[in-house]
Amino acid sequence: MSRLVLILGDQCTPDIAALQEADKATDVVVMAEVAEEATYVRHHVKKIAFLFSVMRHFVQDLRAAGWTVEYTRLDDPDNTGSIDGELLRYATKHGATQVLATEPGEFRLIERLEDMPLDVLLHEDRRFFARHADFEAWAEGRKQLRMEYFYREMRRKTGLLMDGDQPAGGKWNFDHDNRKPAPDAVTYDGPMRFAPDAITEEVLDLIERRFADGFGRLRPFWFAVTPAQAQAHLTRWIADALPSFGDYQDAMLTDERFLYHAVIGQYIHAGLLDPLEVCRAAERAYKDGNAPLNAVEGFIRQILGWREYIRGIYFREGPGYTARNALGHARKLPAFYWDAETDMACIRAAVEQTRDEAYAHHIQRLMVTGNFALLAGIDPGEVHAWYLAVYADAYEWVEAPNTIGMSQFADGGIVASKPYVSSGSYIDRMSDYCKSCAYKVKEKTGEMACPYNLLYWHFLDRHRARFSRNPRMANMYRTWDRMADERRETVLRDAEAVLTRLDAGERL
Ligand code: FAD
Ligand code: DLZ
Repeated sequence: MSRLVLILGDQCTPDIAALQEADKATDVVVMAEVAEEATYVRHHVKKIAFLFSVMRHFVQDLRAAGWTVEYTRLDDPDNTGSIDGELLRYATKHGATQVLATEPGEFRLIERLEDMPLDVLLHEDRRFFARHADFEAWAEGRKQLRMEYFYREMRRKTGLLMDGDQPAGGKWNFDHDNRKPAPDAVTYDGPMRFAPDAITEEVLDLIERRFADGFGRLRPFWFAVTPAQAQAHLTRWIADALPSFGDYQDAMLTDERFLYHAVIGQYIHAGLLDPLEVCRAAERAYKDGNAPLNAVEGFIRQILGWREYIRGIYFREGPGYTARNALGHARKLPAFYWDAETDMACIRAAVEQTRDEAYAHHIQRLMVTGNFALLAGIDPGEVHAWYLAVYADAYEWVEAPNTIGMSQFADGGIVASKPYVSSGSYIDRMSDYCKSCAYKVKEKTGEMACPYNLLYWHFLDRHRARFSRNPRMANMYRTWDRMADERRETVLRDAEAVLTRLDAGERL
């Protein structure tokens, strides 16, 4: 009797565990475009189009390789609208009782599969350097789960950037060399852009019909949708951008939306690129003398360190993680996170590029939109739903620990040892946003003062009991305490005025 082999939209690689366990001669692969996955958050339309196109290209490869595949299109009249519904439909058709699946990257879907009236065998996703057991073994008995130590273990395990048992260049981490402000000129012209082929055009038409009210701009659509395209993009990025990646990793420019960033998260997560191959290609550039160590180490740390660590946290913390709210923040997410209607130039730039490209780089996510949400006390659940929706690389396993943990400190300090908050001066140092802003970053009080300046002190003041004894925040509290009482009162009053305008839905 045949078994079904489930392949989800972000599992489009022949290396995926369920496929490795399956028998081409007797088993039936199931892939399905379903309304439930496409609408459980308000996904960016480019993200949905990307995944559907990747799926449709992958199914061609599977059939060419001899697999029997049942593929459901979104507008198939028999589409039940959910992954479990489609599995049940095909189980009846093929008389199958067993499903081979690879663990999804979200507890919601894991629970749905586990609750099915079929025998679902969930195989661990092997596309990661660290298995669940590896992360648990590393985390066991540690008081704090800091990424840096986990990363070193991954370096030793993979041998990446190692000279014997020592780190290449004598240091594990070159982050201190990687904080240059925005450059005057950028020599890289951004990610490789691919004209949609007939398959992608058909998907784009479908998305235009079915998601007319969806978030974001669908066209121009330029993402890679096959492994060969993603590889071509990576190869060009390594040659043209990697050498400067480290230096300008934290910089932000209004007209340079990608700077020297790789823009590969969506490709790795969906299965178009293999993370080990990506790291090896970067390491090769260093060994061949084509890229400096600070750039290559910085890049490999993102994939080997952060990506793996973040996933470890998601699965270790469990399904309740996304509901955490350690700081008790309850404000609604402002409308400008969706429509960019704000006079704050930094948020406008970050949201506009998010709307256009389904992309923003890490510092824009952390220190512009994330920082504002944290300072203003936005409900972390709402912040989480926004980040999960708007980026092409967003899946809960990677998005939630970044948002709930790193950005919003809602997990109480599991991911971050202190909250990532800053006044406007950090944004001014690292970007060109403040030059075109209606607010004045140098003004600390009054109607024209940058809202980040006001809310920064408001945040520290209202969370004093929790943070004042954190040694990494002592300087901030000393500065606040040194201010004259009258000035502190003015700052807090002006910050309250900003929050009142926010709550009233007034333009900010
Ligand atoms: P680069 O800067 O070029 O880095 C290369 C790769 O390293 C990335 O593609 C990614 O795979 C990996 N990486 C880098 N930083 C991280 C990190 N902190 N966690 C995990 N992997 C990392 N990343 C996602 O992939 N999906 C998300 O949904 C997501 N949500 C985020 C939400 C918030 C609030 C924050 C602060 C960060 C989030 N990140 C997320 C992490 C990071 O911002 C993105 O991985 C990165 O911006 C993707 O762009 P890039 O491919 O150009 O990355
Ligand atoms: C994100 C997404 C979307 C928009 N649509 C589909 C889909 O129609 N079919 C599918 O198999 N997967 C889709 N996905 C990806 C899943 O939501 C993803 O597998 C889970 O969130 C776990 O990471």
